[in-house]
Amino acid sequence: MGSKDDVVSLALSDDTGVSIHLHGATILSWKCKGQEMLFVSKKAVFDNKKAIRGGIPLVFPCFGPWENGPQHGFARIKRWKKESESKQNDGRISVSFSLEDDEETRKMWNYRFKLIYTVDLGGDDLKLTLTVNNNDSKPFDFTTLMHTYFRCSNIENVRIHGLEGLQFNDKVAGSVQTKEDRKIVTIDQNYDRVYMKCEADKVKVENVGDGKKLVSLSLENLPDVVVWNPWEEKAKAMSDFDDEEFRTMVCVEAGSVSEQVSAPAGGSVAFTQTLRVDL
Ligand code: TA6
Repeated sequence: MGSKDDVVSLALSDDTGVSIHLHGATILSWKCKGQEMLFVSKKAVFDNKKAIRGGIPLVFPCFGPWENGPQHGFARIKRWKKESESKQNDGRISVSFSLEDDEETRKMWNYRFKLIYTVDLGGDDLKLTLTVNNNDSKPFDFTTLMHTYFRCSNIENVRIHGLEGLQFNDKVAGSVQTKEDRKIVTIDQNYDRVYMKCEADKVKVENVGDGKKLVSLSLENLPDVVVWNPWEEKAKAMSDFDDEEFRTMVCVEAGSVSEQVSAPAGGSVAFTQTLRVDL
C-alpha cells in the first residue's frame, strides 16, 4: 500500500486511526474502534500513476468521463502535499493536504486553483472537507465527489436508507431519470445510480465494516449520492479488482455532480462529508 514516504497515518488510539496516501490524497484506511470501514482491492495498483482502487479517492474537476483528461479528473492521480502537521484537540486529530495547479493540470484544464483537503478523525466519525480555491482571474466550473468504497462482509446484506423519493440517473439503464420508490435500497446486480438532491443528514449505510455497522452520512454542499457496485461481469473486466471482490464492497459517494459548481475568480467553495459509525 505504498512506502512510508507516501502514506500519512493518524491515530487517536490503538484501534482508531486513518491513513492517507499522498497519491490523490486517497484515504486508504479508516479504523473505527478496531473496525476497518473502507475497502481497498487486493489488486489495487500503487504506482503513483493509476487511481487507487478503493478507500476514498477524490474526484475533481470532473465526475465521470472527461473530454479534457482522465475519467473523474486529475485530483485522484496527482501527488498531493501535506499542507499542515497533524493537530490534536478535543479528542480529535486532523491533518490537511493540498494540490495546486501545475503545467500538467493547466494543459488539461487551464485554471489556477488550490485544493485544501482536511481529514479530521474523531472517536466514532471521520470529517472530510474539500475546499476549492479559485486562484485565477476568471471563474471556473467543476464537479466533485468523494468516491467512498465501504467494506462489507456481504453486499447482499447492505441496506441504504434515505434515498426514497429522490430522482436518480441510472447509468446502467442509460441515464434514465426515475424516482426511487424504495425506503431501503439493496443491491443484487450491477448498480450505478446518481441520486440527486439528497437531504443533508438522511443517508445511512447499514451492514458495512464487519458487516454489522451502520454509517450515517452528514453532507454539506454535497447534494448528490452515487451508489455503485460493478457486480460480477464488470468486476471481471477490471484489472485492479478481484473477480469476487464485488461481494465485499459498496460505493456510496457524496458529491456535487448533477450540476456544475461555479467558483468565482478569487473565491472559495467548501464541501464537507462527515461519516459517523453507529457503535
Ligand atoms: O462512481 C461510480 C463510477 O462513476 C462508475 O460509473 C464507475 O466508473 C466507477 O465510478 C469507477 O470508475 P473508475 O474510473 O475508478 O474505474
